[in-house]
Amino acid sequence: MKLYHFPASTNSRKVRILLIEKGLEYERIDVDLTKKEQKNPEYLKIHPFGQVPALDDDGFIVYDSTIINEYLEDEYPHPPLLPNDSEGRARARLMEDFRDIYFTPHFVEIIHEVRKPETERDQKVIQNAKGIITQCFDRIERELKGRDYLAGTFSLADISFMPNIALLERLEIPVDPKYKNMRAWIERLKARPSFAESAK
Ligand SMILES: N[C@@H](CCC(=O)N[C@@H](CS)C(=O)NCC(=O)O)C(=O)O
Repeated sequence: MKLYHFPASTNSRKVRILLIEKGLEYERIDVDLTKKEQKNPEYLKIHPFGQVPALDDDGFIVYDSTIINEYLEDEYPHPPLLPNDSEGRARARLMEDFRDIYFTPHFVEIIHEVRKPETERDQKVIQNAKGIITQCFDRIERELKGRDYLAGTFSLADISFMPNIALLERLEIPVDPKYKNMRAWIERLKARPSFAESAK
């Protein structure tokens, strides 16, 4: 199996975490986003939108971190990373969708700004994005009421949030102590070996 990825990309890390959790061997192929390698004609044959990650599983190519992780869950079902029941599975997918569509784009906005020289950063964009991320904490807190993980058992949904959790500290986005469930969940996720290992 070959993973086309960029070490610092959150969506690449999401797939690396899953591969580690499943104990799957894979070859890492770096696509350097800082050199725009993701737009090279050769790479566009692998990922038509010119993004990372993409996976080549013995000649079958799949891209998009959520679809890659679902594919890997189907192909390599042990250990299972989706609940058995349809309600639990739907819950995991809803939370992953929430992460992909409403949560992550605001991290991307901040990263885009902080890469600029300090004098050129638009602080309004940064503060606005941080405000929206913080609003998302309300939903995460609610979903974790009475549960250790977003879908009950550790699942693809939790994995999808792990790269963002790593960024909260780096981007100085505090999680207020009022988010008790969320803070306990963050500690649970950070304690998993895949959290540290996937950062390499
Ligand atoms: N929905 C896609 C989004 C992929 C994505 O946004 N990848 C970013 C890195 S995290 C990327 O390749 N950015 C470079 C670009 O879009 O040119 C997924 O989950 O894989």
